[in-house]
Amino acid sequence: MEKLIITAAITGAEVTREQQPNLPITPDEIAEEAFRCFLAGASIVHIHARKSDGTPTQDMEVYREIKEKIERKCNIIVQPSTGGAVWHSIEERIQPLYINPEMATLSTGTCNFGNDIFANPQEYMEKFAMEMKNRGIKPEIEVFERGMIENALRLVKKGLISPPLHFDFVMGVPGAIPATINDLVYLVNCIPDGSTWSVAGIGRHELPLALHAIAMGGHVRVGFEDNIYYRKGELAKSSAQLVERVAKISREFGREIATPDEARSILKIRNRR
Ligand code: KMH
Ligand code: ZN
Repeated sequence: MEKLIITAAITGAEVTREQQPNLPITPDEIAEEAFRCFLAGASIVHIHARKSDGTPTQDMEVYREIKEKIERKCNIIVQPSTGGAVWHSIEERIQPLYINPEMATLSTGTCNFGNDIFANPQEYMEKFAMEMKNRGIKPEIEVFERGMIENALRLVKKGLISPPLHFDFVMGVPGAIPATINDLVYLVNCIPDGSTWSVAGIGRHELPLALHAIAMGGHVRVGFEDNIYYRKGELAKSSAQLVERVAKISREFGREIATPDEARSILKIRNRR
């Protein structure tokens, strides 16, 4: 089976220090945690920037600082968010693309997001996809609902994204697709042949879905953006600890872990570093 790509989603836009005291917030903290995740087996780091008071920001200069600090430490693939926080504008959300990362997220549809709405109308998708295409940035298509796969395929028809596509199924967000195995199998069966995929299970769903992805030949995302616990009632020490567990289980299962360069080759990313 193909080697396992582990993505570490280490900060997110929603989790607070009150909920998780070890949440990395400053560029230095984010870079240090990205490096720890790299050492634990992650080949991609999904990043969200924060202001020093913890507020989510899409400021490209903060993203640039984070990216440069991570790149000084290791060759992990840096994947900034164009999702930001639910209240960020399209102009804010697009900013991380201007620092020319190798990869970035692209959410292809609107959904409920807890009590909020994560808005991704056609205009947003097309603008982000066009910018990624022009800059040679590999999109990771974030799928929170089944219809988002169809929207991605419409972007393919319009020539804004091109195969092989890489999907990340974010499952268990309250208001969006539930984190069941049936739903995961269904999503996997809906994507075009030749695509790659990973799964990000929210909260207590992180580990069970990761185990299924390992067995099914998919890839895995873990980290504080999605889940702050190591097990029920016990906070994780770091996202790296969650990466380490997945890497260990996968190796035990007989599936080796991809290095960043192996992940680049699996995802057909040309190394732009
Ligand atoms: N914070 C969520 C509203 C992404 O990074 O691309 C959106 C999100 C998706 O996290
Ligand atoms: Zn994110």
